[in-house]
Amino acid sequence: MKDILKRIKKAKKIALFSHESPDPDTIGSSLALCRCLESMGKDVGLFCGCELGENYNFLEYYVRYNTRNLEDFDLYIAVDVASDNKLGFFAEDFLAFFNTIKIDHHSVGTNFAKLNLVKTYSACSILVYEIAKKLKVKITPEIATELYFGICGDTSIFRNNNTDSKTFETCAQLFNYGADYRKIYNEFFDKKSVGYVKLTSNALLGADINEKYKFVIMTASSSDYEKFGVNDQDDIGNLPKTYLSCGYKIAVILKEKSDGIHCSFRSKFEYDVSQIAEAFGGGGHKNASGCNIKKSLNSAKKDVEKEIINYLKVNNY
Ligand SMILES: [Mn+2]
Repeated sequence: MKDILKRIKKAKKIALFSHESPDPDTIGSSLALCRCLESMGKDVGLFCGCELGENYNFLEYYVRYNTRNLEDFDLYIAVDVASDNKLGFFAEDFLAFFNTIKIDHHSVGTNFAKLNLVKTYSACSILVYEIAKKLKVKITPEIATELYFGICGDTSIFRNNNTDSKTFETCAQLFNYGADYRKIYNEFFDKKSVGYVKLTSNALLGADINEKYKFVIMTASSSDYEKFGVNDQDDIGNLPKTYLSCGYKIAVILKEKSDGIHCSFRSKFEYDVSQIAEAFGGGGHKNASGCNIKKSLNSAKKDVEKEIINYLKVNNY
């Protein structure tokens, strides 16, 4: 930490890197760090090694991503990036640079920077907050909001099992610094497009419910995506949870995409859906896993149904 603070203080022009397929934590912690460094008089650039969507546009500084030249900077910092491949199309440039720092919270990953600071907090935003305090930066409401956003993202708004007392303590402090938590829910977590509401309603209504074994299979076909005007990149993988809340053991959604049928399994605590996903060459966590089946939607659905019944029977559930 000391070395990192020293390097940051010494640098004049700092490039910050978020991980590809950015999530709220990498965006929130990077934007907050950007504001902190600028308040210290640094020239700061923001980079993310993939094509960027518009879903984070409600954060003012988001438009600044990938608008500068890498040559302009004398220090590179990767924020919330577990391993170098997550740097996307900036990976090579980052690895080749002489003055690099990694700031991260993932328990798995590689020390790909010259200086690496990893603390296994629930979100990288908590680590950035700690750094900001050590740099004696004034925490503005904007910084507090961005950090709070990152924490909400990585804890699924305090629901994941990584949520701990430090998470709440940090959020309480950010709240006192003026974090606009309502804006975060309104503009991001609770925000849906009309097409998304229709697509997900259609999938919920059309669900195949197996009352004997207590599981649910939903589908979203490519024609559904088209009909409701929803980009098939939109994430509906958590939709099965709706049926878990109704008392079913396992729920899955099959999404028809250009490279096959993407299956997102969700389950209650005791039911291990990673075993089912593994049967199709996929994997993941006990209660959230996925796989890709290269078949038609209908035959993939039959295979998934068979595999779920098999899993529940074998385990005497
Ligand atoms: Mn993170």
